[in-house]
Amino acid sequence: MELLSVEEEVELRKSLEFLKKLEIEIFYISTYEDIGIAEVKEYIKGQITAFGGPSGSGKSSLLNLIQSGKKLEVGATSKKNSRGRHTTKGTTLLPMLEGGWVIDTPGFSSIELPPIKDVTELSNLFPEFIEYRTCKYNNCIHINEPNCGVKDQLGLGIEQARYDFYIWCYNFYKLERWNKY
Ligand SMILES: Nc1nc2c(ncn2[C@@H]2O[C@H](COP(=O)(O)OP(=O)(O)OP(=O)(O)O)[C@@H](O)[C@H]2O)c(=O)[nH]1
Ligand SMILES: [Mg+2]
Ligand SMILES: [Zn+2]
Repeated sequence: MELLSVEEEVELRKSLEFLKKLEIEIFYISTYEDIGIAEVKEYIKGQITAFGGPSGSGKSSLLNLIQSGKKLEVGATSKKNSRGRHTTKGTTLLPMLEGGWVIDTPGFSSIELPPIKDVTELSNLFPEFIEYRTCKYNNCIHINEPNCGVKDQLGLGIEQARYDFYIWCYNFYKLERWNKY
């Protein structure tokens, strides 16, 4: 967070707003300036939590402020492309002073998504759509159909960006080739 301007912070918070609706907790942190670290600690104490994310995103740095075992190795990011250099090589379970455990994992540079069988499965991955699936056609895929409960909620109960992502996934997985509901 310490790297962001006030405008960038506003923009970031706005773009992640939809996560609240999905009941996904967000922490805005900086390990350099001790922003938000106490909240993370409080949230994960007494539990077993694994940290995952791209190489160089600061997982081990954050864990060093949280875990009570031996300090983890932290690596500089590449000057050329500011990506991480895969500093953490293994997966380690570490104790926390407050009780509970945290797991450091090696970062990744890309992810491969599992296959999605059909449009029903895709749609179920957008839990905030479910209560609005009151569409006229019960095989509605929420794209071009009239009287679609999901499209009616765009900008209201459903975030436009999430809907756009749904369409992106639909095209990416070429789900139109497969059976509808
Ligand atoms: N600006 C800034 N840099 C940070 C912060 N936390 C960590 N870093 C830097 O980010 C770089 C990567 O940190 P690591 O903790 O090694 O990242 P990692 O996610 O564990 O990376 P891998 O082990 O490769 O997966 C280091 O140069 C850290 O000093 C932060 O709060 N602000
Ligand atoms: Mg690491
Ligand atoms: Zn619909």
